[in-house]
Amino acid sequence: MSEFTLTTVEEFEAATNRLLETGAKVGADSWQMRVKNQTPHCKFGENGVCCRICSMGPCRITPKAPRGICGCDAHGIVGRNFLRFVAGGAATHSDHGREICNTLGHTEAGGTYQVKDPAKLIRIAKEWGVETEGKDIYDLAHEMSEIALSEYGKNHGISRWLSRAPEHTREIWHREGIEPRAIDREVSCAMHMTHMGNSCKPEALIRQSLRNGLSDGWGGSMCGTEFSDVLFGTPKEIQTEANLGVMVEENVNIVVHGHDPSLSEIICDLADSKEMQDYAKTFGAKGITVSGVCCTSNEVAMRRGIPMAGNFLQQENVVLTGACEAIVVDVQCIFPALGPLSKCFHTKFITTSPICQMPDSEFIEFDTGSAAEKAKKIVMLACENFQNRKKELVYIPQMKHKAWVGYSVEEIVHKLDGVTNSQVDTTGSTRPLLECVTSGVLRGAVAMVGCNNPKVRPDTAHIEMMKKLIAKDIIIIASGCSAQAAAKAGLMDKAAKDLCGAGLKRVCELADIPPVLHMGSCVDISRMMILAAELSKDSGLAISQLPVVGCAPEWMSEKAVSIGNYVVATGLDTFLGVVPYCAGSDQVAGLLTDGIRDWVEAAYTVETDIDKLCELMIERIEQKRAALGI
Ligand code: BF8
Ligand code: SF4
Repeated sequence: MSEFTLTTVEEFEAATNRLLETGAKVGADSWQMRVKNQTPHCKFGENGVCCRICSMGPCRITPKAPRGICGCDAHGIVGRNFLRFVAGGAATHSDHGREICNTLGHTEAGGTYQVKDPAKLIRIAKEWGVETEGKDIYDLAHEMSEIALSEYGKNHGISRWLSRAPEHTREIWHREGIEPRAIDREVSCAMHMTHMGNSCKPEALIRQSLRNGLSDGWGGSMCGTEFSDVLFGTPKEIQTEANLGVMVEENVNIVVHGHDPSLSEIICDLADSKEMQDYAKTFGAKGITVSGVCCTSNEVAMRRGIPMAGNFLQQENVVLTGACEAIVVDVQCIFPALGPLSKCFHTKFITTSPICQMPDSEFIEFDTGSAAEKAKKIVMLACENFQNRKKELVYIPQMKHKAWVGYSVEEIVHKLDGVTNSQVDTTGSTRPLLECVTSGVLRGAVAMVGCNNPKVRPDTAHIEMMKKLIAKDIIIIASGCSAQAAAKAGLMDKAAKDLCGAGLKRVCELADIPPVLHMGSCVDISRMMILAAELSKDSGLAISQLPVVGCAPEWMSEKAVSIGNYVVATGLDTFLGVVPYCAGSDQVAGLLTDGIRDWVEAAYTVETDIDKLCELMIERIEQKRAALGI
């Protein structure tokens, strides 16, 4: 029998409870307490039937009041609310992508930002028809930065990234009128359509939801991922660790949190420098440990092996250890609670982006021009803060797991090369992976993505589903907080192969990979789209025919719904464990779970019983296999 064991959610919770005791001592608030004050939630909000987009309202739909003052019915209100939700998510991912494009424009030889993957830059330039011959790589970077930025607001045409999709998918997008144009335009169009007195026809609203989602996944997010790789390197397999035990009591602990790697990359560089390590020592620390939370963490873990302190619902825990000198945040998914919470400890809560300004934080505005200087200031502040620790409050749960991460599409293809005894040359393609699937060694793949949400016992859905799936020879690609849940549990340890069915175990051994592959942050779900596109092209099958599905069992954010929309619109069935605010309209819910299948060959399945959700996914994968006769 295998000796390998996972860390359980019960163990996570015991550690959290111990930290909450510290919190109680200092009078700290926690999400666990706030949830109690906020439940049960408002039914109108939950069903999506509250409209407050004009000041004649708010209007709420009930059997007695089936229309708002303007006459809009539940279907129009739910559909508009859904589209606005998507627009929020698409705007957020895409604006992050824009910042990365902007950073690309500030690269220089020997500067703070450099081109770390010139081959990838040249590859993208060629894809976009940009002359590369004889050009200085930095001239090319600046030119590509301009072109990429113009993708956001160009007046004509469709997203350049769509050319990466298989022809069949592109035909669907064209036929259904959901090809995304300029990225900002789709967000603007969504806001326009949902203004008072515009669209209230569910079909029109859902079509724009799909188009806006696609402008994220095959637009803004893809810019974010691809140009982050150009700037900071395309991820390759690397070992790291996950969970709160990565924080080191004797060291200055800096926790980076948020999404944009432009700041955290520089902080990691600096924290490693002898100058800063020595500086930390002058305050009695042994050194500096940088760890991460949320997607910033995923970014620096994938490229540098920086340990992951935790995921979304663990962000307060890092402060509760009493050993966090600074929590440095950029944008998105940051609890405003961190302000008052850090005040209960010595922790410095440092905000850095004009996009994310919060009370009770120290705002050190970060921009590409002053990146090195600001990062140094932040690292020094953290070092100086070491002496202010309240020793009696320090408790770091000694809980962490080894994790292998860094599986970009390039790395997956590389690792799987040679897994099969193929007679044809499969080098550099997804064919070995396809052969594993068609032969039945692997039954299929699930893309596990998304957040934590107090509506689901945190991390349980991610971990339990992954355990079941890998036991059935279904390989997992994971991103965002889902990936971090897996890493904390131990599912990204190569030894986790012992929990797999015989087929997947064999693949893990031959390719030397864990059964759950960390593909990065949430913008990196665009990597999953590229992988699906490559699998489709290499197999000659439509994406919708592949035994591959997407799943966000604990999702919470607008970004997650934008993702869901582009995953579905790309042809992959998507399974949700938290109900979107659509239950108030059978027409909208019906379109999302069924009707859109006629447009894009895929749809949503929503099921809050996680066991059932998992069964439904396995069923869908097996149906796809049966349809292919494999
Ligand atoms: O973008 S998975 S909680 S951290 S939204 Fe946020 Fe959700 Fe985590 Fe990354 Ni994605
Ligand atoms: Fe009410 Fe119509 Fe105004 Fe919405 S747009 S708040 S339904 S009057």
